[in-house]
Amino acid sequence: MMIQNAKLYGILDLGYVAEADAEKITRGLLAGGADLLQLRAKGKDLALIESVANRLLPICREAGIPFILNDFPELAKKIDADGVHIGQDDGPLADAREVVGPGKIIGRSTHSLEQARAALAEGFDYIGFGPLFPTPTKLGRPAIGLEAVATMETEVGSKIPAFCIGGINVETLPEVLSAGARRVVIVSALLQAPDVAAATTAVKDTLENAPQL
Ligand code: 3NM
Repeated sequence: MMIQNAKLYGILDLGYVAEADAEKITRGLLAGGADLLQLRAKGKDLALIESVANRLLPICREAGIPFILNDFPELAKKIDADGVHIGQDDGPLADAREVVGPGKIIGRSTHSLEQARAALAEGFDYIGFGPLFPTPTKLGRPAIGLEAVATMETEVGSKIPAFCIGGINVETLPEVLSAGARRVVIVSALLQAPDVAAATTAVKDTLENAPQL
């Protein structure tokens, strides 16, 4: 999967998934059509993150899906992840690039149109854009709403993949798509679904059948 074609970005977030279920849930996300897989493990120790990453990497490789590590460029390099995702406070692209090397994917979280433009100008491979709605997955971060989505897609999303994120689920997805989004990240709504693969399939179908705006 080339990230340019990715529509649905799945995150295995250890805030929602017990470590013991990591493989099972990852397989569900991939079976349902997630095009990228990120391991996110805020507050977990590095040894645990490394061990979970080393269990998920072969599953992603076998499925041909890029495996992206949240934070920790050094660890991403060490385990030969396909890429790393960094936040606004994690320093410039150049520093992460120096660590992971030229062939790897590096993404940035952005929380405004200005930050999205800046990430494009800096040379990131993709961005996250949100949170569109309030979300329990990132408590305390103000929602940015749908207002800037169309402009962001025109200016940034036409150049690098831009994934809308934050509070997206089957109920909110139609309005997110109507606002102009073409790609999304969904965390809790997929991880907490009774059938992860089925929930992922439903979302992927909606994304693939959305009229191109
Ligand atoms: N990053 P859910 S919002 C991990 O705006 C993350 O950068 C965000 O989880 C950002 O799909 C977010 O459960 C949480 O709302 C997304």
